[in-house]
Amino acid sequence: MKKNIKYAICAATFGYALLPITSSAAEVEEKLKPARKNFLAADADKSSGLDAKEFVTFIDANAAISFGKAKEIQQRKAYDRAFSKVDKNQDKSLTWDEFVEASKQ
Ligand SMILES: [Ca+2]
Repeated sequence: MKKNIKYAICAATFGYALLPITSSAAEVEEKLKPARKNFLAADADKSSGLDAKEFVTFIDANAAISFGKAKEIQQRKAYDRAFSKVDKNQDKSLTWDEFVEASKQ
């Protein structure tokens, strides 16, 4: 599985980006706190969801604090791919809940 290898390399490189599946809700919330701040700041029109353009702002802000896989996405300019991956219901709007779900995986 090419995808799994890629993920493993990424996880090894960035040493911990994604949350362990066993994290409690409180732990998840704590770990995602810095990203939550960036999410709110990136949501320019305060729609509670990020569109593709706002998502770039969000990722860049996360990359600046070395959060999760943001730096990798930024370096690869893989915003579109990352966006469609986390936008679970494919409505072109990334809600915080969708981001939390994606972060748990
Ligand atoms: Ca969505």
